[in-house]
Amino acid sequence: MSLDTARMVQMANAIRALSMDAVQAANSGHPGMPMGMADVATVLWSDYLKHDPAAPKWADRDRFVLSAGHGSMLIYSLLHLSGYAQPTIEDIRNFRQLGSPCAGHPENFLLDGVESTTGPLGQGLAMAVGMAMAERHLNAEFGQDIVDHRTWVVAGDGCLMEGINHEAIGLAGHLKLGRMIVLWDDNNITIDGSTDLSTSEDIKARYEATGWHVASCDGHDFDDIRRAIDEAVADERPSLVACRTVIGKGSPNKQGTSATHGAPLGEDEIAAARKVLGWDAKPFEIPDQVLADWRGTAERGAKAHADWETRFAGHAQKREFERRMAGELPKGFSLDNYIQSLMKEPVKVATRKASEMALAQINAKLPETIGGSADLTGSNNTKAGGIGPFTADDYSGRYVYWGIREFGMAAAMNGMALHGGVIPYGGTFLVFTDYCRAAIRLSALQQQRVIYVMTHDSIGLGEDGPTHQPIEHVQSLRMMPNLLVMRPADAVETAECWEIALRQTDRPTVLALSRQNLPQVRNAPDETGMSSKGAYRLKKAGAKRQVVLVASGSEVHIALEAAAALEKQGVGADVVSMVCTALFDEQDAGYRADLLPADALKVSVEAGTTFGWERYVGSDGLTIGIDRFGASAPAEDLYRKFGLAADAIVPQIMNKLNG
Ligand SMILES: Cc1ncc(C[n+]2csc(CCOP(=O)(O)OP(=O)(O)O)c2C)c(N)n1
Ligand SMILES: [Mg+2]
Repeated sequence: MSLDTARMVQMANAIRALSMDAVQAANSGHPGMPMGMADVATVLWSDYLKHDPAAPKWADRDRFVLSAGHGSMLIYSLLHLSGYAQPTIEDIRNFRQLGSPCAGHPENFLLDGVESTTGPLGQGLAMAVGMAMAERHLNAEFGQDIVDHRTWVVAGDGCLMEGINHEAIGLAGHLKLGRMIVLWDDNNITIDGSTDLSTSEDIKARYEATGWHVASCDGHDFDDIRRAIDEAVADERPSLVACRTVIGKGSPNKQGTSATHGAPLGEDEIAAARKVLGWDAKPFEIPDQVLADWRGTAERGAKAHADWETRFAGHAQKREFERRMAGELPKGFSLDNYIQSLMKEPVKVATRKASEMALAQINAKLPETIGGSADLTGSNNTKAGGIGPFTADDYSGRYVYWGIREFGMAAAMNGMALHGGVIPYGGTFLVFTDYCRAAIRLSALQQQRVIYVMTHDSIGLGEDGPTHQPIEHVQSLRMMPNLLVMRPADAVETAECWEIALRQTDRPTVLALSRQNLPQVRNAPDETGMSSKGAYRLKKAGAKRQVVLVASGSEVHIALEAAAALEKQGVGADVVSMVCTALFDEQDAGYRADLLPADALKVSVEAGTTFGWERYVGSDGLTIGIDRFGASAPAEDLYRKFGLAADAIVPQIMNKLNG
């Protein structure tokens, strides 16, 4: 039952007041968007959104994504008013201050009810596509009684203008994600001023052309908002609801202008707005009736939740559903037997192939994986273990044909991981991590287990040439906080890396995998789990140790060859396989110093930029790599040209030792 209009107006005004007062107190922030969308949000949260503020993690809740993350005061207001334990009014008073969960932009790890970190425009909506996919997939697996929720998005002009929007809505339309509804804050304003300055696109036509249903409403008329949302809910297609709003609505002298977008309104204007809105309460005070009305909106969701718990209690797959939503791997999951079989019968394969072999095991053992590729399935070797396609006709499939949408794929995988119940992995060429980089960054920031299967990881891809040959990519990804970048040397390390990646609960992994075949360097059956320390001594010096070669991935076997040649000359050389610098950096000082001792010449060998390797070999070490763009030629020719061969490396080491 909807409340009468006058009371709804005050509920919306509570959002406006909290937003303008919090931004004023912080002397920074964005009041315009929350004030403009207050009416739409009030209708959505009171009459439609299925959620239970007392149980924010309830698995079958609707997901609400504030894609226009600069309007963070909108979601903080909604969470507080509807009765979530946090944010408290004190938290809101401390908006944007150190220690407050009400950060400048919403952070998924700071507040329950914030389903995703948003702020980088466009990505919220694209993550919502992944959430809607995960919902349909789990619905297909566990049934309507347990999984039956919607994904709501509030997006601004900016979210719709970003390039990723095209990727995201193309996917959602194709996959017929009818339970996804985007409420567009159609206010004709961005930071620089009117949208006329920069766009004349017919957005509604674009959405219709990609298979979306489009509705429009007056975003300040409760009945009209309800009509449009009802239409969206009824339509089988994903829906865009264009909500015509006035940015900063309620600010008498500034509303409708970009002045309200990202600056405090000022004390005088806030006082004038209070008059216009009929809002007498002091800053951060919510009149009892208004708060009671807001808290009352939670009853609908609490009831839905209680009914769900009853159904769930008797559900045949209850425990499995709980396991998956908790993100726990099945008890006893391990790749040990498979790894031992490799030790017995070594293989010479590309690590992308080794990844496929590992995936055949993983996908058979873990029903929660959802794989895919951005149109490079045959190159990334991501389809393994008999998993079938995820399609509009069959959401139970576990393989996504993402199309040529790397950024959209990465963002949607974030959404899947955030939704929970699934473990997403997806592939493209490593060089195109640049295309997904902004989403990889959000995987890391949001602490999500997303696994990037990035193949063709060096000049070793050969003939496709410099546009396709990563140079700076591995190192630049290693710089990203909370991201594991793994470059396995052979089939054994690849399996170990997969297992490590799957066991992470709060960080993503990039697997950098070779196109070219590599000999198996790990053949000792009793040496297991070596990759877990990030780096380990693969070969111990025979003669007195003077050199430590540190290599990764496809260059490890080259380092072994160089070490053998050095030993022939009486120079003892260790070889360290640097699988993952981030994991190595986490080891204690003793372990690190033992692998990289001060009294030996340390030499890095990696088919990529040498930038940063001084961190491991020291300023008096030797860094062997490629500090220019590659070239188009067969891989073996390129390795020779760029000096990544034992006979090119050894003389440099001898010079250094003798010099
Ligand atoms: C990828 C990205 N580029 C730029 C920004 C900076 N930025 C924040 S809001 C905004 C304007 C967005 O306009 P709109 O979505 O219409 O928001 P409104 O002004 O209507 O609140 C910009 C450019 C950003 N947050 N993310
Ligand atoms: Mg706008």
